[in-house]
Amino acid sequence: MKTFFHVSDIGDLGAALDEARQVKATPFAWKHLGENKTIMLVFFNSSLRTRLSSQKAALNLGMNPIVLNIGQDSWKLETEMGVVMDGDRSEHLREAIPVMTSYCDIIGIRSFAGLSDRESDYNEPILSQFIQYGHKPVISLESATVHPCQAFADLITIEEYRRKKRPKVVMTWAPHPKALPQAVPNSFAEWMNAADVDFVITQPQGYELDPRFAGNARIEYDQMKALEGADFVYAKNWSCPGVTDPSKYGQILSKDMGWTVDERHMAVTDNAYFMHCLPVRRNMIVSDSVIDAPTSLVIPEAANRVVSAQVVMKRMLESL
Ligand code: SN0
Repeated sequence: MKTFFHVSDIGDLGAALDEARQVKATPFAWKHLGENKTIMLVFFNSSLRTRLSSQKAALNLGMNPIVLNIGQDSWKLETEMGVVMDGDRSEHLREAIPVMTSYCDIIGIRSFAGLSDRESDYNEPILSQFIQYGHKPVISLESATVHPCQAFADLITIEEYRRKKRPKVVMTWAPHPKALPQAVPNSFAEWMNAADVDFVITQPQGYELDPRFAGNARIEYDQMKALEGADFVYAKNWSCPGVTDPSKYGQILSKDMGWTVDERHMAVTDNAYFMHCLPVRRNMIVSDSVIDAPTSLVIPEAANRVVSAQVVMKRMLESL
């Protein structure tokens, strides 16, 4: 495996889930695989789970992780081509990438969407440069449009907790004070569309995800109707994807607190489990009562981030 951005990179989902089960049961069984191998984890943005779970996964495989926080531990990096570098950015990505990849065997990148230029974000400019100039396997640790390590962990969690062969999974938009990227909902939609689940997306008008990710998912604008009979409720905020109106890209179109997932919403589900990728704004995205209930899966979901990262790194090591 040379890249991990899309569900297609992992191949057969049944095989990937079997491998996840093995990795979870015997995390140290491939300790030899990463011997004398180095993974570099490069963060342009903040992280808690991704940083720690990626390091833990690498250590389980016997690999050495190196973590770099751009702009804090490193020079500030210029990412645009053809600019006169007379500002505060001391080094260009064009040099920094081949330098960084000369020190490692696999590289993981976190670089959030800028949320001002839809076309630029959806071309994944930073990830593309790492592929073009790095010549090493690349993992998206949440880039402009995708967060595949999260979506794979979400699928592993749904597989572990499902009580039906084909559960109903509802992804609901929820309010947030800040404009957030679409990477998490994009990847969740992409992975759920590929999995054997009944997948529904509910959101206010204007929040339609890019069709490359929403695919053929059922869209229901009435949140309560969407949640009826759900087995899993996956809450997430995202800013306007700008599909119908590109001038609104990255904007907050609604802060309607009626969409905050609370007991009233959970009451119409089939005793659904609650999921969220974290970090979560309590009593904005979800009420305390729902996230603190025994049906909340936010902690097991976060724990599975080690498993998803480890399967991906294992496969990359096997194909070096
Ligand atoms: C990020 C996002 O893409 O929504 C990372 C999620 C894994 N979330 C945030 O930036 C939340 C920041 C906040 O202030 O709540």
